[in-house]
Amino acid sequence: MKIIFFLSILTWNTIGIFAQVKDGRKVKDERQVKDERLWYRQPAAVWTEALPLGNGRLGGMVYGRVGDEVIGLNESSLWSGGPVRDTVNPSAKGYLAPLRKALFEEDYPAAEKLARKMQGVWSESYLPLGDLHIHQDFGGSDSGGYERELNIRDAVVRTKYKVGGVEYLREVFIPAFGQMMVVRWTCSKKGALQLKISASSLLRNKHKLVGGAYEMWGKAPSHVEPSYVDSQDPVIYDDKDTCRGMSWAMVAKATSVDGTVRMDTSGISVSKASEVVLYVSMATGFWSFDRCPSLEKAEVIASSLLKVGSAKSYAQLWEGHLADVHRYYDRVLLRLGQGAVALPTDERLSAYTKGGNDPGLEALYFQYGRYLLYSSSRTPGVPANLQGIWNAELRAPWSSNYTTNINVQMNYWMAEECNLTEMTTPLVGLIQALSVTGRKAAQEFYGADGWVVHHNSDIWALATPVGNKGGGEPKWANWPMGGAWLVRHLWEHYLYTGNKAFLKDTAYPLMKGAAQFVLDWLVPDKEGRLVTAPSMSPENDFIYGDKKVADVSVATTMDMGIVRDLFDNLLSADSVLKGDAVFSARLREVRSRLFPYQIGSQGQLQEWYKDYASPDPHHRHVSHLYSLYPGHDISVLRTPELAKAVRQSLILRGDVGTGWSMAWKVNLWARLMDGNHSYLLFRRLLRLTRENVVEYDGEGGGAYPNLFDAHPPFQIDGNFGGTAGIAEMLLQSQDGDVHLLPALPDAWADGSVKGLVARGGFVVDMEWKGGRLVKASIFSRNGGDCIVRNGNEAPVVLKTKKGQRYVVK
Ligand code: FUC
Repeated sequence: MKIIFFLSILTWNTIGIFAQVKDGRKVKDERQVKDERLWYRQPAAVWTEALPLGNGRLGGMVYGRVGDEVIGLNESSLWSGGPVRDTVNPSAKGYLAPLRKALFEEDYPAAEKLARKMQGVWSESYLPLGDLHIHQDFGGSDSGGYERELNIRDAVVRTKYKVGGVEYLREVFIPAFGQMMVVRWTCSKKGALQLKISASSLLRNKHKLVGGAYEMWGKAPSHVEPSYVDSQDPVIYDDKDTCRGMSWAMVAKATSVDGTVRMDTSGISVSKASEVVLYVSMATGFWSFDRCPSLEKAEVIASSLLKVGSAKSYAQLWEGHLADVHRYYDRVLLRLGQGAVALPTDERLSAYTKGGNDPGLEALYFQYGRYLLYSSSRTPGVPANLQGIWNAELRAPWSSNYTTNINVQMNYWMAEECNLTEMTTPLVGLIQALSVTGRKAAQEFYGADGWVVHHNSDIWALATPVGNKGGGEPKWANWPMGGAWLVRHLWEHYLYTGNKAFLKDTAYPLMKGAAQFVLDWLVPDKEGRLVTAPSMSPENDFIYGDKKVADVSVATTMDMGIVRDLFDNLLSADSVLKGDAVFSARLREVRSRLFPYQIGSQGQLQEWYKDYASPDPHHRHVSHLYSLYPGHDISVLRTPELAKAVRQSLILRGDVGTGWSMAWKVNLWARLMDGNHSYLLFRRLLRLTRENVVEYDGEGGGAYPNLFDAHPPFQIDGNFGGTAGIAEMLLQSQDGDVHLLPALPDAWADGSVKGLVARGGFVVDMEWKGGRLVKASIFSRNGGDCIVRNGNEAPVVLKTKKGQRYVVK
């Protein structure tokens, strides 16, 4: 009891701003100086104003309302459907030869029709679990002093309000340690809390009381059609199907020291309490991608987690939570300058959008990306999806699934460099699953060896083309390069960690499987150069002949870039492992015959096999620039001519785009070592966007009041890609050296960063002034040579020892 009291005092004090509101004085608050929070003077009116919490598996969106609070509930494994079916389009492979023939004859309309015949079924959808509703009765009216905040270092949402002269504080956090959502109310007057807590769901659900807890549970739809499919019956329930339709459960209970807690199937009531703690546990029947979900497991797991978790004291849960989240947050520190911390985040964002300077907000956005990753990517085999783990819609945009032609990869671009290497584990799990389903897909759809992934996937590791047999446009539905792209994350994981066992046992076999598909997939063109066919530049069209438009051709630049990248990474991996000489020789030989990069008539890196134009020259995808970023085949230092062509392509594409599109360009400009252009794009990514308000030209892009990325709609890749972009401006290591401040924008003339990671396992701290490096130190995790590059100075070679720190300037 004593400890709880002590902590509660501490909690009130650390908020700082609350103390200010209370006595009107300006209190210098450490937390504020550190700029680690999003805060607001009003509750969320819409979902994109609510504040996200998550422990990687459980998610919460806290609205911060006073009398009728809402908290959106998510569980990362709650998806529609069940394991993928074995055979979805047995006739598909029969169309491959005629399709290739049509392509080589440049009969694109025929090719398009044939490609549609090679499609499979839609992916499944990530589903919202429900909402928690908290009604609070007061004995008086609002007396001001409202404030809510998300402290991203402590991963807690606090809402403070004063009604009838009584001060209330509601805190929500989701400890990984404890695996529940915890909500606590405290107030300044004894016995003033009167609460009614209930839950609802867009999914079919039932309520009951079990073992002293309030439960909501159900069986999810056996299939949900994507939001962009016009369907009479988009949400299909099938209670008889024991393999499709995930079971799910939410179990809650409340405790209070002095109040009365009652429960029935309509919810939990608390009266006359001074302090209340609510525990909310959620689970599903998910086992793994290839097993029918259990019908019983959800309830059993949710109940036992509730039992174990709520047996811990509040202080234990809070302390355990802090230790867990600080471990991740504190690994990286970024200071870009003083921020406008006295302004609420939405007003701050608005001032910034109008051109204001707020380097603190930029650093906050960077850390927010890191925060979002470890809040949404800690479930084995279940990486962060299009919305991380936060979703309120039954038919979320693009099914809130895994989209592999940019989006899921972008989610992980920053994981290694921003010192969150563990968070890649869920992605590795999905890639392993995809190598199984993808092997069947390669066989069934193309009669090919190895494994393949197309443009969409889900928790069941769907690997076949989507489109429902003809309903998808080939430029996205048939794109088969997802697997070959995804495995670059495995190689990068090795580069950053030096984990040879991982390289040998996990990464190499998966990379090789992806390459085996590619080797089967490549065919010679008329001049004997090896090309991919069919080939798309996601999701762009080209103009050919007499102003005709098509989307399927051969050897798009992206395809060829992915193939080179995959082969090069495999060759590098074999130079470490030294066990696959025959295969490596084959890769080398095939690589030498690949269709080369082309520079087009406008000096641009050509996007297609021929110098075709696009009907949409500012198309959001910049797929053809893959080899500059995320790949590394093109480089300002090593291949300046090609880098120049990439630059020209970027200029022609322009700066307009969706959230993730601009985030990609932030990274591309950083790789071109043009920090100012990178920064320009980054500012566009941070323009205040409000729900359903079209504020910008072209395709939009920006940040909602809760700093979620706006495609629009919300898509989390832009957050992660933006964070990666900042890291790329400050540190790069793709060219075999550790390049300090390669693309520092003028706007960040003075600053410091700690804890960014370079390939080789070198952890870099830097301080700079007037745009120049003042001090840097490098900690070597694994030992080995570290070639340090600083501006135009000659690179310095450091012979490092494992576990030693080196001051380089
Ligand atoms: C790709 C993009 C869209 C969107 C979707 C989820 O298909 O072209 O813009 O991001 O993924």
